[in-house]
Amino acid sequence: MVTDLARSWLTFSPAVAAAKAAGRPLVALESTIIAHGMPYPENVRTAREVEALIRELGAEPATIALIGGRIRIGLSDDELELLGRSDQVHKVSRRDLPAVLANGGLGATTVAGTMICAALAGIEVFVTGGIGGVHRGAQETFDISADLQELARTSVAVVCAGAKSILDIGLTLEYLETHGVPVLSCEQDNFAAFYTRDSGYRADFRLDDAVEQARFIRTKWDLGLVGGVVVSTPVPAVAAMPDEEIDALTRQALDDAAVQGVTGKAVTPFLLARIKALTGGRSLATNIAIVKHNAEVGARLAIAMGSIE
Ligand code: PSU
Ligand code: MN
Repeated sequence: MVTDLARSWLTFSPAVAAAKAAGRPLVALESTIIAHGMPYPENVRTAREVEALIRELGAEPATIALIGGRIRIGLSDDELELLGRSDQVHKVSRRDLPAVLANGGLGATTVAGTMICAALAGIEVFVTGGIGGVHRGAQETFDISADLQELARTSVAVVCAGAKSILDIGLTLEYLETHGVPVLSCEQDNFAAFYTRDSGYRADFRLDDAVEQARFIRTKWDLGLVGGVVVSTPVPAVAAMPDEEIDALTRQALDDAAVQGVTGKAVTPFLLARIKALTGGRSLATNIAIVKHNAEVGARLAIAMGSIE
């Protein structure tokens, strides 16, 4: 249940407040992808282009971040620039939210962090790149992204291009099943693998149509089944990377992380940056194509959610 006290931490941008008041569809966007997922200036440019794309399709984008001790729902161009440029941005998951709000620092929200804030703001649909998951070797390290726990408990639909193969995708899907989080796939039967279209694992349900996806999600929540829904959509074929190349680079990046002793919340940003460097920047173009495509799927879903109420 969302209390007034919790909501008192939110500040809506004028555009998001107006859309909300008018009952127009809203799409939440995360900020870790801006601050920690992509380099400057491509990060800021992509964030702006993704927002514009969502607006063109008829929904209102709400990029979420922590600024000056407030949960900000919808950011100005200057604020996107600040998040994209600064090297003082905290990566904020569920654990980190109170710390960064209380000290008034700059915080970029992860999938988990953004889901919490979106739910407080009454936003049902959230677009990201890839979700966190169970890391390879988690049997030893216990490194399981807090994104998965959040999907289990917070009722927001998360549109993504699956999960990166830096993770153990099979175990990630097992974990989601255990926690009752449905994984929908659109455009194909299998769960996507971010840089490549096919993870080799079937998603739970294939629903290509936004209205069908919306009905599924609405039914889950109507029944009081608290928690998120994953909507996976593959990278457009023209932008996908070759499987063998990604496999080799992923192994290399994982070896580098082990050699350098990277742990905790630094693991995922390290692996993303390493893969980007190893591809000579080509993975960045794929990453951008993915987020834009996800934004289209998410905007259509947000509109469909509004149309079936
Ligand atoms: N996976 C990606 N790109 C990303 C992330 C994950 O392909 O930018 C970010 C998201 O913000 C995600 C977070 O929520 O990393 C997961 O971090 P961790 O594995 O530390 O939970
Ligand atoms: Mn982790």
